[in-house]
Amino acid sequence: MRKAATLILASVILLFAGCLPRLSDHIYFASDRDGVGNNLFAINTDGGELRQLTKVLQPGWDPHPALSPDGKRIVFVSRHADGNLEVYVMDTAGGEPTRLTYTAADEDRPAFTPDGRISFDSERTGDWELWVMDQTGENPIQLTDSPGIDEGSSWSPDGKLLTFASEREGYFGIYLADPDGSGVRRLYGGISFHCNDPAWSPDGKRIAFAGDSGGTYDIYVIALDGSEPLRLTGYEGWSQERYPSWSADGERIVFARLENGDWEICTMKADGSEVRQLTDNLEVDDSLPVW
Ligand SMILES: [Ca+2]
Ligand SMILES: [Ca+2]
Ligand SMILES: [Ca+2]
Repeated sequence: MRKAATLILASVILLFAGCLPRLSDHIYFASDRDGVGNNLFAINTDGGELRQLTKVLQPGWDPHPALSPDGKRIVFVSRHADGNLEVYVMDTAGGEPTRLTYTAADEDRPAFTPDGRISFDSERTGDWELWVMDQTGENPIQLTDSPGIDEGSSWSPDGKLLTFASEREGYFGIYLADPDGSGVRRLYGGISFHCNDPAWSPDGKRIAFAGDSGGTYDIYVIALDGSEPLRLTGYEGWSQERYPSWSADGERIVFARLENGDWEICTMKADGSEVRQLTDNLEVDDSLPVW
Protein backbone atom coordinates (compact mmCIF):
# COMPACT_ATOMS: atom_id res chain seq x y z
CA MET A 1 0.00 0.00 0.00
CA ARG A 2 2.77 2.40 0.98
CA LYS A 3 4.71 1.41 -2.13
CA ALA A 4 1.72 2.22 -4.35
CA ALA A 5 1.31 5.61 -2.68
CA THR A 6 4.99 6.35 -3.21
CA LEU A 7 4.69 5.42 -6.89
CA ILE A 8 1.67 7.68 -7.32
CA LEU A 9 3.49 10.54 -5.57
CA ALA A 10 6.58 10.01 -7.77
CA SER A 11 4.37 10.05 -10.89
CA VAL A 12 2.70 13.28 -9.80
CA ILE A 13 6.10 14.91 -9.15
CA LEU A 14 7.37 13.79 -12.58
CA LEU A 15 4.19 15.06 -14.23
CA PHE A 16 4.60 18.51 -12.68
CA ALA A 17 8.35 18.55 -13.30
CA GLY A 18 7.57 18.14 -17.00
CA CYS A 19 5.47 21.30 -16.89
CA LEU A 20 8.08 23.43 -15.13
CA PRO A 21 10.14 25.97 -17.01
CA ARG A 22 13.71 25.14 -17.87
CA LEU A 23 16.23 24.18 -15.24
CA SER A 24 18.46 27.12 -14.47
CA ASP A 25 21.64 25.21 -13.73
CA HIS A 26 23.69 26.69 -16.57
CA ILE A 27 24.62 30.11 -17.87
CA TYR A 28 25.67 30.46 -21.51
CA PHE A 29 27.91 33.29 -22.68
CA ALA A 30 30.26 34.48 -25.39
CA SER A 31 34.02 34.56 -24.88
CA ASP A 32 37.15 34.95 -26.96
CA ARG A 33 39.07 32.79 -24.50
CA ASP A 34 40.15 30.22 -27.09
CA GLY A 35 42.09 32.99 -28.89
CA VAL A 36 40.30 32.69 -32.26
CA GLY A 37 37.10 34.69 -31.96
CA ASN A 38 33.93 34.78 -29.91
CA ASN A 39 32.53 31.34 -29.11
CA LEU A 40 29.69 30.15 -26.91
CA PHE A 41 30.50 28.57 -23.55
CA ALA A 42 28.43 27.10 -20.73
CA ILE A 43 29.23 27.32 -17.03
CA ASN A 44 27.41 26.22 -13.93
CA THR A 45 25.66 29.00 -12.05
CA ASP A 46 28.44 28.85 -9.42
CA GLY A 47 31.04 29.54 -12.14
CA GLY A 48 32.35 25.96 -12.32
CA GLU A 49 32.60 23.39 -15.12
CA LEU A 50 33.32 25.43 -18.23
CA ARG A 51 32.19 23.80 -21.50
CA GLN A 52 32.74 25.11 -25.04
CA LEU A 53 29.74 24.82 -27.39
CA THR A 54 30.90 26.33 -30.69
CA LYS A 55 34.00 26.56 -32.81
CA VAL A 56 34.11 29.94 -34.50
CA LEU A 57 33.34 30.19 -38.22
CA GLN A 58 34.98 33.58 -38.60
CA PRO A 59 36.29 35.93 -35.91
CA GLY A 60 34.89 39.37 -35.22
CA TRP A 61 31.25 38.87 -34.29
CA ASP A 62 29.05 39.06 -31.19
CA PRO A 63 26.92 35.90 -31.15
CA HIS A 64 24.11 37.34 -28.94
CA PRO A 65 22.75 33.95 -27.78
CA ALA A 66 19.27 33.22 -26.40
CA LEU A 67 17.79 30.05 -24.87
CA SER A 68 14.60 28.18 -25.74
CA PRO A 69 11.99 28.07 -22.94
CA ASP A 70 12.93 24.44 -22.16
CA GLY A 71 16.65 25.26 -22.12
CA LYS A 72 17.46 22.61 -24.74
CA ARG A 73 18.18 24.86 -27.73
CA ILE A 74 20.28 27.97 -28.14
CA VAL A 75 20.04 30.51 -30.98
CA PHE A 76 22.84 32.89 -31.89
CA VAL A 77 24.36 34.71 -34.84
CA SER A 78 27.62 34.04 -36.59
CA ARG A 79 29.42 35.70 -39.46
CA HIS A 80 29.28 33.25 -42.33
CA ALA A 81 31.95 32.83 -45.01
CA ASP A 82 29.91 35.08 -47.33
CA GLY A 83 30.63 37.98 -44.96
CA ASN A 84 27.43 38.81 -43.08
CA LEU A 85 25.68 37.61 -39.94
CA GLU A 86 23.21 34.72 -40.01
CA VAL A 87 21.02 33.08 -37.35
CA TYR A 88 22.02 29.61 -36.17
CA VAL A 89 20.45 27.18 -33.70
CA MET A 90 21.98 24.22 -31.87
CA ASP A 91 21.34 21.91 -28.92
CA THR A 92 22.70 23.17 -25.61
CA ALA A 93 23.97 19.60 -25.09
CA GLY A 94 26.32 20.17 -28.03
CA GLY A 95 26.56 19.16 -31.69
CA GLU A 96 26.59 21.01 -34.97
CA PRO A 97 24.74 24.34 -35.38
CA THR A 98 22.02 24.59 -38.03
CA ARG A 99 21.97 27.73 -40.19
CA LEU A 100 18.49 29.32 -40.36
CA THR A 101 18.90 32.50 -42.45
CA TYR A 102 20.35 33.06 -45.92
CA THR A 103 20.41 36.81 -46.59
CA ALA A 104 23.02 39.24 -47.86
CA ALA A 105 22.27 41.52 -44.86
CA ASP A 106 23.15 41.12 -41.18
CA GLU A 107 20.85 39.36 -38.74
CA ASP A 108 21.30 39.81 -34.97
CA ARG A 109 19.95 39.16 -31.46
CA PRO A 110 17.66 36.15 -32.04
CA ALA A 111 15.20 35.07 -29.32
CA PHE A 112 12.71 32.23 -28.91
CA THR A 113 9.07 33.26 -28.77
CA PRO A 114 6.57 31.61 -26.36
CA ASP A 115 4.69 30.14 -29.38
CA GLY A 116 7.78 28.31 -30.61
CA ARG A 117 9.17 30.68 -33.25
CA ILE A 118 12.34 32.78 -33.36
CA SER A 119 12.34 36.58 -33.42
CA PHE A 120 15.44 38.45 -34.53
CA ASP A 121 16.78 41.75 -35.86
CA SER A 122 17.55 42.03 -39.56
CA GLU A 123 18.85 44.76 -41.86
CA ARG A 124 17.50 43.01 -44.99
CA THR A 125 15.21 45.93 -45.89
CA GLY A 126 18.14 48.35 -45.57
CA ASP A 127 17.16 49.35 -42.03
CA TRP A 128 17.24 47.37 -38.77
CA GLU A 129 13.78 45.94 -38.04
CA LEU A 130 12.38 43.11 -35.93
CA TRP A 131 11.39 39.92 -37.71
CA VAL A 132 10.01 36.55 -36.64
CA MET A 133 10.33 33.16 -38.36
CA ASP A 134 9.63 29.47 -37.76
CA GLN A 135 12.33 27.47 -35.96
CA THR A 136 13.18 26.00 -39.36
CA GLY A 137 13.98 29.50 -40.66
CA GLU A 138 10.89 29.48 -42.90
CA ASN A 139 8.06 32.01 -43.09
CA PRO A 140 9.91 35.21 -42.09
CA ILE A 141 7.51 38.00 -41.12
CA GLN A 142 8.52 41.64 -40.60
CA LEU A 143 7.28 42.99 -37.25
CA THR A 144 8.48 46.61 -37.20
CA ASP A 145 9.01 49.37 -39.78
CA SER A 146 10.60 52.46 -38.28
CA PRO A 147 13.42 54.89 -38.92
CA GLY A 148 16.60 53.82 -37.13
CA ILE A 149 17.46 50.66 -35.23
CA ASP A 150 14.90 48.30 -33.69
CA GLU A 151 16.72 45.53 -31.83
CA GLY A 152 16.80 42.91 -29.10
CA SER A 153 13.29 41.45 -28.78
CA SER A 154 12.20 39.72 -25.57
CA TRP A 155 8.73 38.22 -25.09
CA SER A 156 6.34 38.19 -22.15
CA PRO A 157 5.96 34.60 -20.89
CA ASP A 158 2.28 34.49 -21.98
CA GLY A 159 3.28 35.62 -25.50
CA LYS A 160 0.88 38.57 -25.46
CA LEU A 161 3.54 41.31 -25.68
CA LEU A 162 7.11 41.79 -26.77
CA THR A 163 9.66 44.36 -25.68
CA PHE A 164 12.59 45.70 -27.66
CA ALA A 165 14.97 48.64 -27.88
CA SER A 166 14.44 51.26 -30.57
CA GLU A 167 15.93 54.59 -31.58
CA ARG A 168 12.81 55.60 -33.53
CA GLU A 169 12.45 58.77 -31.47
CA GLY A 170 16.10 59.77 -31.82
CA TYR A 171 17.50 57.95 -28.77
CA PHE A 172 17.39 54.34 -27.53
CA GLY A 173 14.30 53.59 -25.48
CA ILE A 174 12.45 50.48 -24.34
CA TYR A 175 9.24 49.80 -26.27
CA LEU A 176 6.32 47.40 -26.01
CA ALA A 177 4.35 45.94 -28.93
CA ASP A 178 1.66 43.39 -29.66
CA PRO A 179 2.93 40.02 -31.01
CA ASP A 180 2.34 41.07 -34.64
CA GLY A 181 4.41 44.22 -34.15
CA SER A 182 1.41 46.57 -33.98
CA GLY A 183 0.55 48.89 -31.12
CA VAL A 184 4.12 50.06 -30.45
CA ARG A 185 4.42 52.28 -27.37
CA ARG A 186 7.42 53.53 -25.40
CA LEU A 187 7.78 52.10 -21.92
CA TYR A 188 10.83 54.12 -20.87
CA GLY A 189 13.77 56.14 -22.13
CA GLY A 190 14.62 59.70 -23.08
CA ILE A 191 17.23 61.90 -24.66
CA SER A 192 19.24 61.83 -21.40
CA PHE A 193 18.45 58.21 -20.50
CA HIS A 194 19.27 55.66 -23.17
CA CYS A 195 17.83 52.15 -22.66
CA ASN A 196 18.90 48.87 -24.30
CA ASP A 197 18.89 45.08 -23.77
CA PRO A 198 15.35 44.58 -22.38
CA ALA A 199 14.66 41.16 -20.81
CA TRP A 200 11.19 40.13 -19.65
CA SER A 201 11.02 38.55 -16.16
CA PRO A 202 9.72 34.95 -15.84
CA ASP A 203 6.72 36.14 -13.74
CA GLY A 204 5.76 38.53 -16.56
CA LYS A 205 5.63 41.57 -14.26
CA ARG A 206 8.96 43.32 -14.86
CA ILE A 207 11.54 44.06 -17.52
CA ALA A 208 15.26 44.27 -16.78
CA PHE A 209 17.32 46.50 -19.07
CA ALA A 210 20.60 48.35 -19.39
CA GLY A 211 20.18 52.11 -18.98
CA ASP A 212 22.66 54.94 -19.49
CA SER A 213 21.75 58.14 -17.69
CA GLY A 214 25.19 59.72 -17.61
CA GLY A 215 27.97 58.00 -19.52
CA THR A 216 27.87 54.42 -18.26
CA TYR A 217 25.29 51.69 -18.44
CA ASP A 218 23.74 50.15 -15.32
CA ILE A 219 21.16 47.39 -14.93
CA TYR A 220 17.64 48.55 -14.07
CA VAL A 221 14.29 46.85 -13.52
CA ILE A 222 11.01 48.50 -14.46
CA ALA A 223 7.37 47.53 -13.89
CA LEU A 224 5.01 47.46 -16.86
CA ASP A 225 3.19 50.61 -15.78
CA GLY A 226 6.24 52.66 -16.78
CA SER A 227 6.85 53.97 -13.26
CA GLU A 228 10.40 54.96 -12.30
CA PRO A 229 12.81 52.05 -12.79
CA LEU A 230 14.89 50.66 -9.94
CA ARG A 231 18.66 50.77 -10.45
CA LEU A 232 20.31 47.48 -9.47
CA THR A 233 23.98 48.23 -10.16
CA GLY A 234 26.15 51.31 -9.66
CA TYR A 235 29.41 50.32 -8.09
CA GLU A 236 32.26 52.43 -6.79
CA GLY A 237 34.50 53.54 -9.63
CA TRP A 238 33.81 53.35 -13.35
CA SER A 239 32.13 50.25 -14.63
CA GLN A 240 29.47 49.45 -17.17
CA GLU A 241 26.81 46.75 -16.83
CA ARG A 242 24.80 45.35 -19.74
CA TYR A 243 22.89 42.32 -21.11
CA PRO A 244 20.68 41.25 -18.17
CA SER A 245 19.05 37.80 -18.31
CA TRP A 246 16.79 36.26 -15.66
CA SER A 247 17.11 32.89 -13.96
CA ALA A 248 14.10 30.67 -14.69
CA ASP A 249 12.77 31.17 -11.14
CA GLY A 250 13.18 34.97 -11.39
CA GLU A 251 15.30 35.03 -8.25
CA ARG A 252 18.54 36.19 -9.89
CA ILE A 253 19.81 38.14 -12.89
CA VAL A 254 22.99 37.43 -14.82
CA PHE A 255 24.73 40.33 -16.58
CA ALA A 256 28.05 41.38 -18.08
CA ARG A 257 30.29 43.98 -16.41
CA LEU A 258 32.95 46.05 -18.20
CA GLU A 259 35.66 47.26 -15.84
CA ASN A 260 39.27 48.28 -16.67
CA GLY A 261 38.63 47.37 -20.30
CA ASP A 262 37.65 43.80 -19.43
CA TRP A 263 34.26 42.07 -19.56
CA GLU A 264 33.23 39.52 -16.91
CA ILE A 265 30.01 37.61 -16.13
CA CYS A 266 28.27 38.34 -12.81
CA THR A 267 24.99 37.39 -11.18
CA MET A 268 22.97 39.19 -8.53
CA LYS A 269 19.67 38.79 -6.76
CA ALA A 270 16.79 40.47 -8.57
CA ASP A 271 16.97 43.34 -6.04
CA GLY A 272 20.64 43.97 -6.87
CA SER A 273 22.10 42.38 -3.73
CA GLU A 274 24.46 39.38 -3.42
CA VAL A 275 26.58 40.07 -6.50
CA ARG A 276 28.75 37.11 -7.55
CA GLN A 277 31.42 37.28 -10.23
CA LEU A 278 31.47 34.02 -12.24
CA THR A 279 34.39 34.60 -14.60
CA ASP A 280 37.77 36.14 -13.77
CA ASN A 281 40.12 36.52 -16.70
CA LEU A 282 41.66 39.89 -17.53
CA GLU A 283 42.97 38.67 -20.91
CA VAL A 284 39.62 37.70 -22.44
CA ASP A 285 36.16 39.22 -22.74
CA ASP A 286 33.27 37.21 -21.28
CA SER A 287 29.96 38.79 -22.20
CA LEU A 288 26.41 38.36 -23.58
CA PRO A 289 25.23 35.93 -20.87
CA VAL A 290 21.90 34.08 -20.96
CA TRP A 291 20.39 32.03 -18.16
CA1 LIG B 1 22.46 37.40 -43.34
CA1 LIG C 1 14.01 50.42 -38.07
CA1 LIG D 1 37.31 38.79 -18.69
